[in-house]
Amino acid sequence: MKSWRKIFLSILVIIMICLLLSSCRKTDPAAEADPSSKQIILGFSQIGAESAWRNQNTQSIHEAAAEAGIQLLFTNAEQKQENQIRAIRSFIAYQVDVIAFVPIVTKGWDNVLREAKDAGIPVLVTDRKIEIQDESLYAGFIGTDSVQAGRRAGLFLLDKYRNRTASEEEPIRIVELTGNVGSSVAIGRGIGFREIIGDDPRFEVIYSESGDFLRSKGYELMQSILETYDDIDVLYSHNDSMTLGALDAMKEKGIRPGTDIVIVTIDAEQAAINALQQGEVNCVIECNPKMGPDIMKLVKSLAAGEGISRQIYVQEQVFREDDDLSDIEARGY
Ligand code: GYE
Repeated sequence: MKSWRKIFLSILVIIMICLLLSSCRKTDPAAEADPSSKQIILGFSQIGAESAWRNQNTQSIHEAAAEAGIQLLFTNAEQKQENQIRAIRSFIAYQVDVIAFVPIVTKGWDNVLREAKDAGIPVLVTDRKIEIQDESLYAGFIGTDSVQAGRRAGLFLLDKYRNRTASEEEPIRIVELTGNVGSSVAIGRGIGFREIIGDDPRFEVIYSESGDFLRSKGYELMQSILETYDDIDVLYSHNDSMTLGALDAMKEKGIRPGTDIVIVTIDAEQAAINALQQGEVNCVIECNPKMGPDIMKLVKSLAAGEGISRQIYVQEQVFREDDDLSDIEARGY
């Protein structure tokens, strides 16, 4: 091909790339003049809508972004990591100011976060944690302390069975319904729980299976478990949605949840608090979904080029059957 035609084509390609990039995100002359006046654009990848907890988490993020004057590009991954990776790449192409996401599982984020770093876009990990080779690929984490939640579940059982001795009695038989396999919350809630009861001869986890945080799977699993085991003492469930499904299955069998089987559950959505007040659940461990305002504060800091804490845990409490349950604030979800 003649050299003049090569030069013409190269110029044409460069012009097209410039037009494409300039069309990705409009520059605002006022903002160019005064960067502090530029509206922050946040790209947020949410995992889905699997539970009342998740929906409240999403609502908190939308409301807080609007309150903070932050433009929110929000995507729902429908429980698929590949959709989250695709969304993060689209945020990079759009040249957002900050990327935040809930990692559905802990692994598989290294490449896409490297791309974000190479594009100069800070990343905030929220709710669940990631495992990554290069910790510099994200700015920090804000979310639940899932190991502590698991410990709290174990500590409740130690107190509940404080008068039980190991010698003369059968072990206390525990069924565990876990969250998404490979998620930091399911891993942590299992680790924390076993830190407390794992070496105690009075307790035995006879069955553990993932219900993916879904009410329908909690129901199906408990139906199947009750066909197999007739001497369950405790259900430890990693979230209220699965617990509520399991309670439905128990009641269909004439089992009294909270009496015949001790129920320990995590999240503290309203339905679980109601069940606690009705004696159908014995302990509810809060996992706080309302982290939107704190996320937006961190986003503003990152957009301003400031550093943030590497790890921030949201405030969480425990509701026990023998607490004063009469004045629990409405949960809102
Ligand atoms: O417990 C559950 C949701 O990641 C802490 O995910 C969150 C968990 C929460 O589906 O309800």
